[in-house]
Amino acid sequence: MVIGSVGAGKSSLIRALLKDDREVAKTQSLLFRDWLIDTPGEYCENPLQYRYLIATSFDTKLLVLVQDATRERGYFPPGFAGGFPVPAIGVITKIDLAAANPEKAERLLRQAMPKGDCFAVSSLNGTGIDELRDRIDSLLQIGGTR
Ligand SMILES: Nc1nc2c(ncn2[C@@H]2O[C@H](COP(=O)(O)OP(=O)(O)OP(=O)(O)O)[C@@H](O)[C@H]2O)c(=O)[nH]1
Ligand SMILES: [Mg+2]
Repeated sequence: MVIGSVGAGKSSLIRALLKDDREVAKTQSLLFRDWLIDTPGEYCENPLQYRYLIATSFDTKLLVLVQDATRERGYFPPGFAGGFPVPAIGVITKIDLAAANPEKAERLLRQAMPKGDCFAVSSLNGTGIDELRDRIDSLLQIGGTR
């Protein structure tokens, strides 16, 4: 399940992971896409909506926390990943942009998930996407059937 703030690049990431070439539109509700679940950024920005993420996480094997490398702030509260029954990995998006600061993005992500891998990617030019897909694949195998 892929979560992160509004416009962080979750749907674009899913599109790149699935090698889908359809255009990405604003995500309005939970979307089950093949082996991935896309979520609206509002669910992560509004604590009243965390319940939807937590409820859905019981049907998942892995959380993917997305942080936009061009943002000044993080959107997950400290220790956020620890509130879920499944492990988390971090993904830093938009590293192709001049304004990207991946080191800062990783520091922000680490507040939410002290443990677990972090990957820096560009969904636009594909940097890091194959490595991320391989890593998710191996984590899902370890966690059981996909
Ligand atoms: N340059 C660049 N732009 C990106 C990248 N990923 C996403 N974007 C752009 O960022 C904007 C938001 O991307 P989305 O994938 O729709 O973001 P989202 O997290 O799904 O947003 P919500 O559905 O509103 O929660 C779009 O204009 C994308 O084209 C990236 O890796 N590089
Ligand atoms: Mg979206």
